[in-house]
Amino acid sequence: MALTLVTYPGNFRAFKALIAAEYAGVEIAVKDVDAKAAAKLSPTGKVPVLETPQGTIFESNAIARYVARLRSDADLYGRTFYESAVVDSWIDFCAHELELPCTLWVYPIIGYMPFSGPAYGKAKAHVSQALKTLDAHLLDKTYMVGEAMTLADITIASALVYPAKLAMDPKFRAQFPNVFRWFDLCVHQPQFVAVIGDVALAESEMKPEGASSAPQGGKKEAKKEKAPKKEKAKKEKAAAPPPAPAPKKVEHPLKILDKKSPSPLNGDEWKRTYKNNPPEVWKQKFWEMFDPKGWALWVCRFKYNHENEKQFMCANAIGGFVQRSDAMRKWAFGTMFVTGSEACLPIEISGCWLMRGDTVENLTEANDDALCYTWTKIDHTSAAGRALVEEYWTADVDGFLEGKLVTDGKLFL
Ligand SMILES: N[C@@H](CCC(=O)N[C@@H](CS)C(=O)NCC(=O)O)C(=O)O
Repeated sequence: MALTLVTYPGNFRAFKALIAAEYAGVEIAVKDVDAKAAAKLSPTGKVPVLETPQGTIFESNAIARYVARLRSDADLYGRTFYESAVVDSWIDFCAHELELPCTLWVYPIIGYMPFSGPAYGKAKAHVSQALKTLDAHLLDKTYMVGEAMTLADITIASALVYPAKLAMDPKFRAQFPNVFRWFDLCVHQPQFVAVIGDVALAESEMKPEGASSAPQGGKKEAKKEKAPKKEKAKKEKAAAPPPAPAPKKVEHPLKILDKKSPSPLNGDEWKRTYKNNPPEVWKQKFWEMFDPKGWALWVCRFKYNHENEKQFMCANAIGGFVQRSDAMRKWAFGTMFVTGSEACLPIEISGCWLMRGDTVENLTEANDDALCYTWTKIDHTSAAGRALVEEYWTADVDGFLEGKLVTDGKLFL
């Protein structure tokens, strides 16, 4: 039977049906579409949508259930009528208690929605509560329901993939040891790996654009953290040896450059110009403002583009790249893009940056991911060089860049 799952590249809501299909031995083709095409396919205008010979099915859980039921001998929906109901309990729990707050936590990180301190605090607390419930349930169990993998495991683990990779740091995860023991078991199954690839757990919590370096976990959480710190500081002070002389403050090399050779191009002013004007205006203004003596333009290309297999991993990589470049905020501006997808190979990462000074060393100092790219200076005096810069700074998802379909993009503003 011909089945096609229509989705966005990297959509975690598509994972559950695809993983279930791996377990059940059901073949599903994947078609990545843009928002416009998606709107026509389902009554909600949202994806994923499964195209079947009888018609389409919308809502990711309905799709996953359909796939699981296609091959009842795979037992993904439990072995008894009762077990099926318990699988349903956990699928519903996942939709309401986990998936939703997880998106509110992770979407600002990947730039799908703006960051809001109070919403972040609430979402994180809600996720913690759900994980507490799960942790208690998994205390003496290998799988969520019965003795084998079911759609309950697949659905919940799929909802946790991005949060575990991007947001849940080791300290957070340590509160829920049973959950992450079980998660580890799930994501290492070959049926999971075939769909989601390798899941590298977050070493630190990625910060959304617009959040301070320590995001506001709601007032209560901030207060709770403050009191013990003060106590600790007092104790440490009493026991501490006399302070060593303060190290001499080392000034950022670009701060020194700003003092020694000020540039007529002010980075903040350029960013405002870009943000507040349509392309035809900022393009003209940029070339009037550009100071080739104090700044340089660069195109960067990922050195390992030939190894890219999953579009969503590349999308995560450029999200992380712009986050880690934060120390260059005053002295750099740029765009990073992913072109291509699993359905439209090759998948490639490239970007175009304006940077203070004549070298990319300051960026690699701030963000060592930059070492994984080749950096080529753009000749601003040539028409081709100018056109390349303008193309990179106007490109957008679903459009084209250097003749390739853009599937993700990030702006470093
Ligand atoms: N409850 C739906 C939610 C689907 C959903 O929100 N899909 C997102 C992609 S992850 C979407 O299509 N968003 C586009 C839009 O909201 O217009 C499901 O589980 O399928």
